[in-house]
Amino acid sequence: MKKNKVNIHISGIAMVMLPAILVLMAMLGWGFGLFTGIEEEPYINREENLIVVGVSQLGSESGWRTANTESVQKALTKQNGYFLIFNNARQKQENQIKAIRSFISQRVDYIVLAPVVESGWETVLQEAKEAGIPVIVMDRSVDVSDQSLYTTHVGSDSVEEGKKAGYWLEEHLARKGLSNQEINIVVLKGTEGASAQIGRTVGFSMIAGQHDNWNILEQEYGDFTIYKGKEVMENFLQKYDDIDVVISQNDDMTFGAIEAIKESGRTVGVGGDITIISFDAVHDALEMVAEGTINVDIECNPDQGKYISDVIQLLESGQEVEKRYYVEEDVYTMQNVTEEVLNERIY
Ligand code: GYE
Repeated sequence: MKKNKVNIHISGIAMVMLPAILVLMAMLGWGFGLFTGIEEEPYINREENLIVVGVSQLGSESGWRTANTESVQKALTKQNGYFLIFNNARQKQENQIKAIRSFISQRVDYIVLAPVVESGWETVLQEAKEAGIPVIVMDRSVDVSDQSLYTTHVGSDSVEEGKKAGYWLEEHLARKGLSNQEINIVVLKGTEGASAQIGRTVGFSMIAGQHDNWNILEQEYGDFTIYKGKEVMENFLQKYDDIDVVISQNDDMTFGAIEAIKESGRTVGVGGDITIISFDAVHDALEMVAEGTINVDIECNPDQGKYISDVIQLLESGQEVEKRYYVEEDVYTMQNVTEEVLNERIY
């Protein structure tokens, strides 16, 4: 008898608590998704006849990345005939691999992959190939021995971007009559293993290697973030008091590096102690180019959504696509960052 009563009492409490428990569980579940990068699989209504595209974005580390994500989301809308499944991998390759596997199990029509690093994709791309799903690599590239593992690549030529930085420095030193002086350079590199980082490093080194008087004091990874850029620059400034040039492989690291340099009491940019060479050319950085804080910004165009959509349309109509599509890119200095350029800048 007594036992029964206790049971009834417990289940009574449970009944009262149930809504609260459910809310808590839902919140925990949401938190789990937030921290692991694993999101719930959406319901795809096949009758709507939309082209289903799974996009694995590598993260949200920079202003450039935010712009790239927006560009894709703007291009792959329902109005344009797409059903977009978007996953943010938060800088982890394992999250990207999970996302791709989930796209395969959802039988998407296309997979778009913006890979955080260039190696380690063979297995999962083979799985996509066996499932008959074309993979479009976006932005950074993949390093695979079998080129048939992806259909095409839309992005930038990062080696060329690195070379452009070198060419600009050659011209800059010549203009100043410093071509034969010793020049001390530090390099803030992006994410280890990322093709954008590797390409820019290789490209710049090719030009630097032609000048015996260019001393690369040190190169260090700054993960393409403001925070890391500042930290690495602070380290450089502590070690070397004769830095002439900073090559920073993206604008976010540049913002952090400039803060560190200013805090150390040195000046930057046109007429300053340290010459700043940056990559990306996002709006806020171009403003700094216009005011002379950054000497030159090698553009990397994140507006790749339209290219992705064009490639998908070609494939849909059974046409051949090229193996690589390079987006258009410029080099910006004080001379060509006009009001018009700043106003038109969408990223
Ligand atoms: O330069 C940087 C971003 O992969 C080209 O990644 C891209 C780079 C870009 O975080 O800002």
